[in-house]
Amino acid sequence: MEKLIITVALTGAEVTREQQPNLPITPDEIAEAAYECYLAGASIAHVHARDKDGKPTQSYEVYKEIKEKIEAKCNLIFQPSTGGAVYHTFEQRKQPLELNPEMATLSAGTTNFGSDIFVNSEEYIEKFAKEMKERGIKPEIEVFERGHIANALKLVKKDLLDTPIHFDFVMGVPGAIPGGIDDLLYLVNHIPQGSTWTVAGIGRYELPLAVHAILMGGHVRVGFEDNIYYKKGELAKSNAQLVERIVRIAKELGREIATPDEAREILNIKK
Ligand code: KMH
Ligand code: ZN
Repeated sequence: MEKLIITVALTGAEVTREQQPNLPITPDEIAEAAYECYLAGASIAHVHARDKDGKPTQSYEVYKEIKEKIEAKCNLIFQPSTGGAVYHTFEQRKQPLELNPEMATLSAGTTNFGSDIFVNSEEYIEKFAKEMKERGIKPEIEVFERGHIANALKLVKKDLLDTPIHFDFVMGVPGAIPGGIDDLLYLVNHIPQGSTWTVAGIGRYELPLAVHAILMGGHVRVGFEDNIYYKKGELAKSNAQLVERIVRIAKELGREIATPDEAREILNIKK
């Protein structure tokens, strides 16, 4: 089985300091948390920027500062969000692509997102895909619903997305696909052969889905964006604590951990 790529979703757009006192917010905090996760075994940092008040921002300058600060510490793959927060406009969301990062997220469809709606019209999806293809950025296709896989395959047909595709199954968002193992099997069984996939289970779904992904040959995303708890009723101390647990479990199950350069090779990313 190929080595395990661990992505850490450090901050997200929704979690607050009130909910998770150790949430990294400033560029320095995000870079330090990313470095701790790198030392723990992560190879990709999924990043959402925050402004001076701690609010989600898609500002080019803030993403640039975070990218440079992470790169000064380690060779993690920097993967900015183009999803942002539900209220960000398309123009705001695409700003981090101007940094030509190695990777970026590309949400493959609209979904209910708790009481909000996360809008990804066909027009947005195609524009993001085109921009990433032109810039040589490897997209991570965010799948929140079953139909999003078909949307991604449509991009391939239109020559806006190269194969093999790398998917991230975001599972257990209230209003979107549930976080059951049968749901994961459905998704894995409906992507083209040769694709790579990772799973981001939300809240209590994070750990069981991660363990199944390790066993099934998929990859794993953990971090405060998706889950702020270590276990029921106990907040995690840090993003790194969540990464460390995945590393321990993977090793027990005989799955080796990919370094960032090994992750680049697995994902066909040219540095
Ligand atoms: N914050 C969500 C509305 C992504 O990063 O690409 C969207 C999101 C997806 O987190
Ligand atoms: Zn995100």
